[in-house]
Amino acid sequence: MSLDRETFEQLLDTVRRFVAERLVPREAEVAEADRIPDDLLDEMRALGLFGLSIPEDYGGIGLDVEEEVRVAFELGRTSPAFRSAFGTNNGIGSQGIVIDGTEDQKRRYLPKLASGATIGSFALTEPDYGSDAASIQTSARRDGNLYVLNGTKRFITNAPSADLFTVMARTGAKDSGAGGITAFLVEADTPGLSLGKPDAKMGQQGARISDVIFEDCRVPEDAIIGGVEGQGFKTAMKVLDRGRLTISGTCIGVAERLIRDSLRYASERKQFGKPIGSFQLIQAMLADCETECAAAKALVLDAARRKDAGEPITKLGAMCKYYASEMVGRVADRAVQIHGGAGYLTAFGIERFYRDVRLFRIYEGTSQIQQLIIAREMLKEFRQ
Ligand code: COS
Repeated sequence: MSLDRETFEQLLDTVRRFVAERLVPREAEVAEADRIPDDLLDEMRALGLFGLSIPEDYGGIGLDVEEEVRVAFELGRTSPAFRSAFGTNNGIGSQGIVIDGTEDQKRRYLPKLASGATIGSFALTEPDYGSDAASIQTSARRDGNLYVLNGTKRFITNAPSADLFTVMARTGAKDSGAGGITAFLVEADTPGLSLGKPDAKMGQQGARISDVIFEDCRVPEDAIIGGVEGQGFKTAMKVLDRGRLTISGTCIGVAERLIRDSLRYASERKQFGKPIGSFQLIQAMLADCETECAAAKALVLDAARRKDAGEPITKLGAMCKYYASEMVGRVADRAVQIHGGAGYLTAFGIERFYRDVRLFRIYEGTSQIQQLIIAREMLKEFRQ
């Protein structure tokens, strides 16, 4: 643990109260407006939520992975769009710098990411390459002491509000694969960088995504993360290894929220003269939710502790993301079923979670990519 126990418990308690008292009451408003209100963003900044994972030396709270995951359990108890507002600053929008950045890059960008003055975003996926990350084609051609970026990035979370992008671009030849990819830090106001219209989507209204377009966008050579060409793919993979644990933590929080809502409804709603929770078929659904959620939680806590102990967690991280995101999909489906007609109505909010959780099985690596990573690591271990 990086914080002393008492300080960390206080932080957890503060986040728990913030979620229950400030965020939950405004879920419907955010979904309707497709926007997180400024007053809530200010409160998130004041609580330090933009810098949970950023080291204290650079202005963050410096949580270790277990602590970050436990905070994610709490943050999951409300609409995932709220977490998304500061999620990229703690995850894929900052961790490239934290893990592989130069000291100068850390000093320049991390304090502003930690305070929430700067919003970070991660631009890897392209119209033709997403799961096949090693094949991306956005190019970065060297021109004196500058690089000229050209290409389009797609489905980029928080792009519409971002000030700083971590951009994966190809400095090697078209067919140079993973080794030809370099990670650049590109400020949003750099000439040649523009955004597409925010995309309309199935759920998570309030979390916005768009294309990011580079047309002869010139960046200095010190924009390369770590200062070395060809390391970008590995940086991206390390960032995703960690990010998958916090997403899994959020999945567990959402599942716990839906289980609580389902328990309340099953206790209050009566049919055949009795609360529906007294019927065994409803009980079976509740039991499956609770069991699967507890299993996911144990797996994620184990992976987080191992990561903090310095063990490689590529396989475990993929297992967590795979299991936790599929688990919350099943829990949300049962929550709609337990709520019956009410589960299908917008007014109860359950259908909103059902749509929101669908993304967890897709972003930061689809379930199929997680399966592939797990099996590849298993075979590698077996060969050794
Ligand atoms: N940590 C550190 N290094 C890693 C790594 C990890 N988790 N995973 C791979 N690497 C390294 C490999 O060791 C290899 O290095 P060497 O060339 O020095 O041996 C290099 O990176 C290339 O790895 P690999 O050959 O495994 O690349 P592949 O093209 O086969 O990778 C997968 C395939 C599926 C693993 C990869 O493309 C991937 O994770 N895709 C999903 C991307 C994603 O999540 N997209 C969602 C959008 S981002 S929000």
